[in-house]
Amino acid sequence: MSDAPVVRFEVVEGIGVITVDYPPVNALGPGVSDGIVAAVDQGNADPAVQAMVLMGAGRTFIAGADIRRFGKPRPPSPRRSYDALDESAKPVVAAIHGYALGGGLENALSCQWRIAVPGAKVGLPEVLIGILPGGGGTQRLPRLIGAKPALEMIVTGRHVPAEEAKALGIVDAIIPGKDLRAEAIAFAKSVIGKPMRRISAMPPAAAEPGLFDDMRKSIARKARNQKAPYNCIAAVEAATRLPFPEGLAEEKRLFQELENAPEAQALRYAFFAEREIARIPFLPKDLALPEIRTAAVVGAGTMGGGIAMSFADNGFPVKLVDASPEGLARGLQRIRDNYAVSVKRGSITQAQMDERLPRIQPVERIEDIADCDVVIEAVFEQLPVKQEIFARLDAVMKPEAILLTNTSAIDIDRIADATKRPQMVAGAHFFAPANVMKLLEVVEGPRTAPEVLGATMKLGRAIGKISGYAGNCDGFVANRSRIFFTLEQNIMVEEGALPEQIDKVMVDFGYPMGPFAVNDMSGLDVSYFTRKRRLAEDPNYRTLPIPDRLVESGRKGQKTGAGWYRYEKGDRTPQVDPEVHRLIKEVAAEQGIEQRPFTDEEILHRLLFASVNEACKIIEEDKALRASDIDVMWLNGFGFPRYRGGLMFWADGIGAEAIYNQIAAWHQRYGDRWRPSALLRRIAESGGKLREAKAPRLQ
Ligand code: T1G
Repeated sequence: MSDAPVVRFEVVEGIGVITVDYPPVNALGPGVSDGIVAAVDQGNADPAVQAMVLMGAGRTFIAGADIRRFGKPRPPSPRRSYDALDESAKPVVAAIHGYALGGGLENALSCQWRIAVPGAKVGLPEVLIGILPGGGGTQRLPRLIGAKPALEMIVTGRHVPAEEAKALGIVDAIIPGKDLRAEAIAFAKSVIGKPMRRISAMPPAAAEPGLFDDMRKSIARKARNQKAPYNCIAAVEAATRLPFPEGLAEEKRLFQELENAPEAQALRYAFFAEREIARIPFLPKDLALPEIRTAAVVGAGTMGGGIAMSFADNGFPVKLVDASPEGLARGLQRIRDNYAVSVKRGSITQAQMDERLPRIQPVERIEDIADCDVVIEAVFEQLPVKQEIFARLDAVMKPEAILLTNTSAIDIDRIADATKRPQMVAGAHFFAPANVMKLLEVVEGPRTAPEVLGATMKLGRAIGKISGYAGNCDGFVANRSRIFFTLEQNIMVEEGALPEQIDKVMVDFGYPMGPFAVNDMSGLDVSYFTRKRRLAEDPNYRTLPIPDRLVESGRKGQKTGAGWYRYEKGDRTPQVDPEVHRLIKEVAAEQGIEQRPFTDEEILHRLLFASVNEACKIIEEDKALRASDIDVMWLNGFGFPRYRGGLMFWADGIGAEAIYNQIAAWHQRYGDRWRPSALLRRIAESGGKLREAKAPRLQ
């Protein structure tokens, strides 16, 4: 880090301009808060200064406290910037561009005025990293805009666009932003002589009766097992009944309860892991990546339609082609319906739908997509079908076009074999629903060119995804690491655990739904046919007689009104079904399996240790780059509870040695499927952390 001051102060036409310059996002790193204090003091001491501006250099205002410093000793500041700004004798105008988040918005709230450029965003996202606004935000925001809107912002942590912030009263004016500094200086001049406005001097915020209890009820399901959302509510409640100083003290007490709690450590880890996953260290830093401006999707089915929507949602024109006009028409209708539902739910506006839909251009022939920079194949999950499509793409697409397949498990190299350009072929594995799930596995085939890998990783981010590297193996990384979870869930039912017990264990752990309820939702026949195919390929393949029997007796899940559970007509609530218990006992008896009771802990550990073990094998085979990448995939692909950090982060809470010893014992009892990973053993022996494991190619 250069030794240039992180906060600059200069006087321009009687206005003291305070500029925070601490790249990349002007977080409140070492010296920033103290620099602001010194600048405010200097401005108040200078008779030439009549008002001041606080702004950020580079691409944003202040993005909040420096998250990297949490959990580490931080020298206490004798006086925080919030206090200096609040107590300033001369008015300070916060000029916001980019983001004013967390401590950034709290600094702005401590100023007397706030202006923002169009497109800027403000927010108090602390709850998303397991803490709460600790710079007076829980006391100032309710006083400024009212308890209810403040509570919603603080408990959700959402980013509020400048225009909405103005409507709420957080921002006093939207300025053009053509020359932020000049416009901010002009605004500062306009407030000279006006009565000072200090939020801290305002009375406690009014609150509608029941506001806080209603919020506690409304978050109960999602915030289960978490503390931060409830502390946020308590802090805002304090703003409605305590004088400002006492409210600040209560905010501090509630903050300190959270800062080093496991939940906050896990959420901070997830925040940085989701940034680390974007790095592919073996790609040259200066690698020139092909520009991707136009896209095409082959296959207008559920996945293809969702992929096309991801492009349209992020400003890309995208062509959509299908094997038949009827298929294309159905796909387009499904897209229209999806958007209409989103508008109805309020997750997007009608205006957004109207600008996105036209970006999806249906075309009749594959020849019509020849000019696109990238094409994503999303057709049937059968190798011959994909190879036929890729042969046709190879024949028509411009030479520099990148050819991606959305396959979830088929060998990328076998698909690339169908082309004369295997170096242009890679995997882009989306997770259903493709326009909603953030995870995108980018699969490197043995012959994929580095620039194609890099361009596809970048493309994922451009369409709002979290791109994660995956090596070419059966199931790639995410699904492969979960295969043994699925196997154990079914084997435990053979051994005596009931589906509803297993589901309850996982819901209590923090999953939104149990694995059997999820199976019923996605349909049991999908995996049934996969098992039959694999058994035909490999006579030793471990079949699952119970789900097989369910499907063969017509119980395919929600779509048939019965699967692992029974469903009343029009009601998706899983109902425990004694018929399933009977079927389980019948199959177990046929298999000669002695059923026994299971503890909740054994269920949890059988499921998750199986995946930890497989994750270690994937890493040691160079098919995943980092354990933290696998955590990001489980958070964003499988709904693993975010406040537990991820599979490997959670496992560290138990310890590699204990996990290794348990797996070694199950290996003795159950045989090869529990063969311990060599990497897991090494980490257990070294006392290392599973979440820090890295692929050999990154060593
Ligand atoms: N602290 C430290 N580093 C940060 C950071 C932060 N607050 N925010 C971003 N970075 C790093 C990030 O790791 C990455 O680093 C680079 O900046 C670009 O980030 C007292 C206690 C601002 C919306 O929670 O939401 O204030 O990978 O890739 O997509 O009450 O960053 O390049 O090495 O995300 O353009 C509250 C968190 C803190 C904001 C920009 N603030 N940051 O998104 O870039 S707690 C936050 C974000 C607090 C007070 C409390 C986003 C962004 P690298 P990026 P982006």
